[in-house]
Amino acid sequence: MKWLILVALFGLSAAQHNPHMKHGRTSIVHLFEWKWSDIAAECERYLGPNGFGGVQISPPTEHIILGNPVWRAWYQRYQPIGYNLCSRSGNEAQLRDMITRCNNVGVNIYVDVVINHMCGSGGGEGTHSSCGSWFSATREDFPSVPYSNLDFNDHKCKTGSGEIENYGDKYQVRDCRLVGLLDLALEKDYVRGKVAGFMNKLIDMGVAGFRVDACKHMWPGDLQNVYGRLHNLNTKWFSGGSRPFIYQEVIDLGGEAISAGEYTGLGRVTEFKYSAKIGNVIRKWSGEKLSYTKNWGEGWGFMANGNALVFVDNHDNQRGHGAGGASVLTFWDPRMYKMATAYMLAHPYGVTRVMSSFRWDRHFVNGKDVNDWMGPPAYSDGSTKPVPINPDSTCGDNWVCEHRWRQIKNMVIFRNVVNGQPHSNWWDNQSNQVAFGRGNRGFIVFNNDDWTLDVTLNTGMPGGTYCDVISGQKENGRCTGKQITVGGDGRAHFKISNSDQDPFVAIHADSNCKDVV
Ligand code: AAO
Repeated sequence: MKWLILVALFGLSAAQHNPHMKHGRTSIVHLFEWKWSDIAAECERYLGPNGFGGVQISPPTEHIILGNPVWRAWYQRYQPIGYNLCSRSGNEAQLRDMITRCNNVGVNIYVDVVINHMCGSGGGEGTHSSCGSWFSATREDFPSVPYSNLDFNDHKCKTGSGEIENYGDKYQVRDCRLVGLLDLALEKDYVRGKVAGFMNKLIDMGVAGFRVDACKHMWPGDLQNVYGRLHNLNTKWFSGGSRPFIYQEVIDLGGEAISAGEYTGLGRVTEFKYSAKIGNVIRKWSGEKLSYTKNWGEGWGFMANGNALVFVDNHDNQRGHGAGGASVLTFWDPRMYKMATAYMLAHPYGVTRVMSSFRWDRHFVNGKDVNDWMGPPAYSDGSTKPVPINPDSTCGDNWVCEHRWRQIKNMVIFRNVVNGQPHSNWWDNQSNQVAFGRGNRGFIVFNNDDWTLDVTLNTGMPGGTYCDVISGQKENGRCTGKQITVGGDGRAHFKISNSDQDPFVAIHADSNCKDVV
């Protein structure tokens, strides 16, 4: 009996680790600050056709509006003032239309939910919110939910300032305010009900799961209660009994009172060590070398594979917020960034999330970017600009669209093609040249040394000629990149100059150029 209960409990929570991606797809793209109408179009014209499994959207809830129109920080969306579904990205009808259209082309929607807190204590009072609902941060009064001052943790927090003062004290971290944000009392049945109600509304609309913000600042028991109230996914698009996919933001680089492991029973957790370490490896900092990544994954002290959500950078650490430090690679270092992203997508560890950013006016003063607050491309009235698509399929108006870079898009496809295959045929030169395969479905070779790679390797692939999906791809019946010939014995010769535009090569079963000249 005990055993049965254990199995049932494990089954329930393990279910929340499953992203429910369709058609063998494997990656999420975070379309940071995109409008719902643009995401809907992107699902149909690009993400569906190119094998992306899902989109992480920015928080859809009604949020505070900070400052005048030209001073609209991106992070205002992490300051909810209620659960009406209208935000800088669009209104509820547009959100619903996006969810439907993305689902219809097999692309899931994962919603970033901010349930630890409301806006900052200094948010004042009035109708300066994205739907114009009145609120008072001063009196902790949010009538659109409604929440009153009885629904916050002030009485529980024991620090003089009411703020988290020491990350070494888990009570402070969970019961006090994170950077002044009004901390919800998630121990209350009423608050849990309101939060679950809002998440259930999204589930019923057809979303596949949630990125849960700031989980370190909430007690795992409170989260378990909220998750336990969630509906199964909408059977219009998901099979009966599917639990929502949950991935929790917990920054755990070690050395703090709270560890990621406290949350892995409830769902997946963002593995921040991955982001920090892959940056070090590709930059060759701290004595790291690519050849050391032979046991990448759990062997590097990362959490168990089945618990991890991984990324090269996220919306915080690409601009110095959150954690990860200077090693984090971003689109600002495109050559290294493509290598890191390709490594992540080729490697079997974790559920992968690709970042898609906007460009801002970076301006460093004493090593800190003083423009880290800058919001997405916007008109003078503060409204977010749409994402224009250029004839060469890149994006305009300062939308970076890393997910549309050929090398990254093709590696998203690579990951789908090799899905389920083991990490195999490892080779390294004991420095920064490495190669590995995924069973007999794909093979990738990196040269991050300062000299040419020139070597014959066992790829594990069937004999044939393959088109390298990094320097090019199959297009209209021809290969626009390098061609790699694999012999009947599975061996192939690779030559990669350290001065190549992208010093890596990837081939997979679907890049076979049998019929390509
Ligand atoms: C804004 C203003 C504030 C103002 C506030 C309220 O910037 O000055 O007081 O409004 O008016 C985002 C922005 C914030 C913004 C907030 C609200 O990033 O700047 O505040 O919206 O608008 C912690 C949390 C983590 C959080 C991260 C940013 O644990 O959950 O801070 N990330 C999420 C979101 C993020 C959002 C929020 C949460 C809030 O992704 O976008 O904030 O909804 C240590 C701890 C980490 C902690 C960091 C940063 O990390 O471990 O848990 O993250 O500190 O405080 C080494 C260590 C590493 C350490 C790191 C940094 O790397 O190894 O552990 O140093 O010190």
